[in-house]
Amino acid sequence: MSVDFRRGDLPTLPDSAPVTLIDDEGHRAADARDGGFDFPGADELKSLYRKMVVARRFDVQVTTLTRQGRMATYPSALGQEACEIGATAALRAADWLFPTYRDTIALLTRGIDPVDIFPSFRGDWHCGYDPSAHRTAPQATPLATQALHAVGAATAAKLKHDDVATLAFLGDGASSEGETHEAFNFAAVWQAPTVFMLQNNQFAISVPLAKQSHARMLADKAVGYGMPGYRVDGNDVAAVYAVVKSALGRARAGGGPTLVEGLTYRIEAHTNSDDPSRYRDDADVATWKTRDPIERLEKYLLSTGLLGEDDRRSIAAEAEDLAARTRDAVSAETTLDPLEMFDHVYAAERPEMRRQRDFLAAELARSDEATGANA
Ligand SMILES: Cc1ncc(C[n+]2csc(CCOP(=O)(O)OP(=O)(O)O)c2C)c(N)n1
Repeated sequence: MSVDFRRGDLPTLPDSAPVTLIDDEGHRAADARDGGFDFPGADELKSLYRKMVVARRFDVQVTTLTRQGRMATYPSALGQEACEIGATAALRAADWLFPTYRDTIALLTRGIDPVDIFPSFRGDWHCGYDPSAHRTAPQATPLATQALHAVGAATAAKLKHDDVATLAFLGDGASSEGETHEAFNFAAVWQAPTVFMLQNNQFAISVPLAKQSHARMLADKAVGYGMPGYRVDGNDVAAVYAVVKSALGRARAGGGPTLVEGLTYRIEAHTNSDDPSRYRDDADVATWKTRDPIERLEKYLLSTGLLGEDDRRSIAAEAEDLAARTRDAVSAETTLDPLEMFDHVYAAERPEMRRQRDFLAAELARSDEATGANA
């Protein structure tokens, strides 16, 4: 089914019980919690499982590389694979994705090579892939700016009658930023074909949700803007995929934006430079580990005979291959030209920027002369 919301109707408060299609034990949820959404087919579930296993291996590999000092910083998405991959896999190739720094595994799901993902984490380039080729914006670090970009792109697509929807990822902390409210409001007023995937991983660095929002739940915020909101079990990839796919379909059909809150948990630290033991309880982390999104789907696939030993072997091989390529890519030395940072800033060069570039070029030449470089 598609989300049942017609223009002119007033959306009502979402159900506080998260939409769940496969429960913690790996059983198909057979009660009202499924919200009537389409249960994904066997091939879709197997593909989601494969993507999550490969992405987890990649995520663990990159965290290891930061510990070895071979990568400066990495915000892990361990434990959030269902939100990241379920929502991204629901996009069509022509749609646009607007990710944040946390959403590296969403980029993998979009088919972007890790070699092209790392330049931004190494500080080499703001974005190492071609956004137009992958219909994926650069990962935003300023919180919530990507939500506005997603609404702008969606509105442009609508005005041009393009069959395109956009998906913006947000965190619970980002939901307190002014940009989020401007994005929600504009999207609803203009009925922009946008889906906001709000990953409620319970912390904004060290700030818990209770200090961030006094709302009953973040999905409720949709109603104030006049758009439907859904709370989804963010560790159930089947539910995230089904709800986001339905919302994207409705957006493309002219039904306007949707807010989806995925209830999940950040298992790793905020980034490798943070110590989460200072602000959260180990017992909570242990509890959330028992709700692991990959194990849950694996139990379901094994119990229904959809996953065999051959599948597991080929998935493990793919994961190891990606981990090896990631190690090679991060270990490769790159030679950078500092003057390249002035490229692609403006379409036409501006006098002030030319002055700055000339200044830096002169400085570099002076320092080369002093050190004997290029002699
Ligand atoms: C406008 C802005 N203010 C502050 C920061 C610093 N900052 C970086 S990450 C972060 C927490 C974000 O938390 P959340 O939105 O929940 O996303 P998560 O990191 O949990 O995925 C903050 C405050 C920033 N990047 N941008």
